[in-house]
Amino acid sequence: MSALKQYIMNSRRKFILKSFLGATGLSALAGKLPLFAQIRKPLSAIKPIVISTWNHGLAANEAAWQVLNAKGRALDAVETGVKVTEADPKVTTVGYGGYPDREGKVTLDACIMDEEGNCGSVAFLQNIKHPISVARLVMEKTPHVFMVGEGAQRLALAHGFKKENLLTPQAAKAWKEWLKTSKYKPVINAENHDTISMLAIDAQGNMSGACTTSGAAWKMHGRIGDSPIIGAALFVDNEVGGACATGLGEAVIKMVGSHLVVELMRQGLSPQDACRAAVERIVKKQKNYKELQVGFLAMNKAGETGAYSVQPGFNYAVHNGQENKLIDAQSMVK
Ligand code: SD4
Repeated sequence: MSALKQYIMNSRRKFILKSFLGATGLSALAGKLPLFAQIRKPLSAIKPIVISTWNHGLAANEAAWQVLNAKGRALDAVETGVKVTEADPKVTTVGYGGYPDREGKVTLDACIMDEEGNCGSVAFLQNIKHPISVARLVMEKTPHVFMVGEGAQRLALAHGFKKENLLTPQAAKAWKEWLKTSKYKPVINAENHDTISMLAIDAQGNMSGACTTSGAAWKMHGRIGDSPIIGAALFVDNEVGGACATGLGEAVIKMVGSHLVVELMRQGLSPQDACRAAVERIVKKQKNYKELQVGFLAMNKAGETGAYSVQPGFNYAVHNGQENKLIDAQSMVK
């Protein structure tokens, strides 16, 4: 079903529900409940679930699931989950082992958001292996939501984080190879991994999300992508659901992608249709869409999931307690 059709159907559903509540004298209640709560199943029916971007999401989901299975908080689950990817030197797009900028510096971006709408971000962070945990520090230990560079690093060091060299020999070799031509063009999903973005619902029915990346390889020194920007790479509204993004950050920032996906779900679109509508927006507004990749991943409060990307090749991992499996997203360009 097209995103538009789904929207019209849900608007009709909203109208019928309003008429019913009016006729039964419950319209005052209708005004107080979010539409989502009116048309979706009760929280008691929600089972814990965790989803994340790309193949590396499988290992990250496993760690996140341990937290969810022990009745832990979704916030702890997403932090624990993406830390697996941050620590993996084989993943050249996140944390330790991430490809550096054109000056050979590994600079990391991350953000985190909890069920109460609290959030924290770090950008241009160097020599700290777990930017997601520093983003959480910003959220929980400071009056701010976004810290960058040296200040963010100082916050981390003050809380016991250690300075580490994050440039692995393999990443240094790839950088030296790139220097031979020094040509910069964002690569479309070259190796089936990119930013890790993760959303989880815990046993209490609460949702949180996390996103972490080393950003675009060979970026200009100082460039920051979408990954630390709340609303662009990640947005969670515990009444509605959450969305996250991967791919070319510049394209995501221009249309505040994840916030758009959540707002479309609030209007009644399924996660899949909301992601598709956001990708349609990129295709409509950004003339160079054939040269870029963006993937959106979303989950609503009922634990329904969906994804959509500009180019083929985007996939995501879903762990629901029974299985941890990869699902290929549909794409606009076939
Ligand atoms: C960013 N979304 O920094 C991240 C990762 C990336 O191409 O660049 N992917 O834009």
